[in-house]
Amino acid sequence: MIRKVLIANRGEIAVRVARTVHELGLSAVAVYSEVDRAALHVRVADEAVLIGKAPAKESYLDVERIIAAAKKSGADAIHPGYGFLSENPALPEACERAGLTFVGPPASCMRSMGSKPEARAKMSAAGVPVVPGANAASLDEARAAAAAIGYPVMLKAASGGGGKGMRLVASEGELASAWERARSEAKSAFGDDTVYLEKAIIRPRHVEIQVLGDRDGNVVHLFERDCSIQRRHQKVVEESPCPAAPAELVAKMGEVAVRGAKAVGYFSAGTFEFLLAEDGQFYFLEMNTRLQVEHPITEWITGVDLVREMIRVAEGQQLGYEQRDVVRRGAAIECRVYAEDPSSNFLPSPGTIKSLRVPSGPFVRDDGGAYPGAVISSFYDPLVSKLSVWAPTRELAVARMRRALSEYVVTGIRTNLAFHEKLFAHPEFIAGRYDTGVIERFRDELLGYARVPKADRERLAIAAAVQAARAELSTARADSAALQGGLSPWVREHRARS
Ligand code: MV4
Repeated sequence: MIRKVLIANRGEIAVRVARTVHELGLSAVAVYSEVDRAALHVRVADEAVLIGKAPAKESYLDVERIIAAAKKSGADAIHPGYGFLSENPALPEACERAGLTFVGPPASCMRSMGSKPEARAKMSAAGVPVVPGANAASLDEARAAAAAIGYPVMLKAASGGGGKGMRLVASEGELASAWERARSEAKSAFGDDTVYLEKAIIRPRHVEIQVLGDRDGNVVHLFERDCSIQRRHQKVVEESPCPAAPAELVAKMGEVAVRGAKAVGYFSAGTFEFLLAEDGQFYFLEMNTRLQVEHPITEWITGVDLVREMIRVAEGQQLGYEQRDVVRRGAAIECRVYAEDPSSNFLPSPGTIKSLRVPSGPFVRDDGGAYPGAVISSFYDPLVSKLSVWAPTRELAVARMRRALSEYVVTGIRTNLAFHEKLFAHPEFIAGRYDTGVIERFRDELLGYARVPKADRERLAIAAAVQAARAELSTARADSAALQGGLSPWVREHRARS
């Protein structure tokens, strides 16, 4: 039995894991770097261990320090969250040596899914459709393979992922230089210059299937998430159901994912990423052997607490339900709120949060790791929170997200909230007609922001001050009217504005 869980992570995901740990009646141990002393994940834990300096390599990415913190605190299990060590087989292996329970999949699965050609081969053998492709050891081999596959082709790093080292090649004339560039990029990013080829899928959607397995080989899927709204390979909005996938297609993808998971002896939570082509064909891309950032939307539509299931499975408990017991209901959407500056091409905008009021109300969830006064550090991911909503239909979920976004107040840092508001007002998004290229295609509409020309700034500031004074005066008048038995000050205030 697990009694104490060390959470080898920080920020919102560490807070989220701690919540379930507490619901299970267990205690939560936080780890923190020197700049995270005052972080929310430290405050919500039952105890916390300092593990090193701010750079992740000297703290959150250091297996030995994590294991030492677990021993020091008497934890008997480690949950890795996402990012950092979550997909590094060295952590489950070190846990095993130290007699700790790792709350995640087997190291062997992490290892085989970490190599893309190996993952493709394993999945293909299990009957999972993969993008037609080929390995190539030289430019000549690549040329022959590309001719056989047919252009356009995609060059990808074998040890890569997340789009790094990836190159689209439209024709044979572009191959030689793309080949050299892909190899050198792969070498510097992953220390491995192995590159392979895939047929390029044009205007794909990114649709992924959540799976959950136990140590006895029971595996179910928890439906799909559409994560096509991305920018520079960073997901920004995720939703379920996928607006472009009929139920039969999802059932087929789910079946395939379960088959793939069983073929590699997978247990715990995991995700199969697929490209969904315009013709309805789908292809395996990669498997994520961790809890994903966007897991809340799956929790919304299924009612399953994924962290709870991960902990139960790690303890050796069986899932206790079958595929037909997993039912989906309604629609869920998540917006990632990042500390980014829209006026500098969405570069991270770290700093101290001055005021923070996150949305709530019916069917609204905010997974955050910040509070007023908290610092968004430049050392880590600039995610402020994940705002997610549920509603019976997609249309109502979109309306609910717009309402929730309108409640969000954060000052002191810049964020991408205005981007979300524009996206949720965009006709193509509202219609569910989008693919992985949508942000680039509508960049002027979605990424632009209101600029005030220097010459107008003073006049605008005066106008704003005058308006603020008027609003204050009208509230004061409404207050005195209310005392005399008139309209409520709130109603008066609204009437004064219209
Ligand atoms: C592709 C593709 C088209 N064809 N592979 C980008 C991230 C990496 N995980 C895989 N990616 C892609 N692989 C083939 N054969 C297009 C992309 C792609 C993409 C995929 C998912 C989400 C957003 C994307 C944005 C650009 C390109």
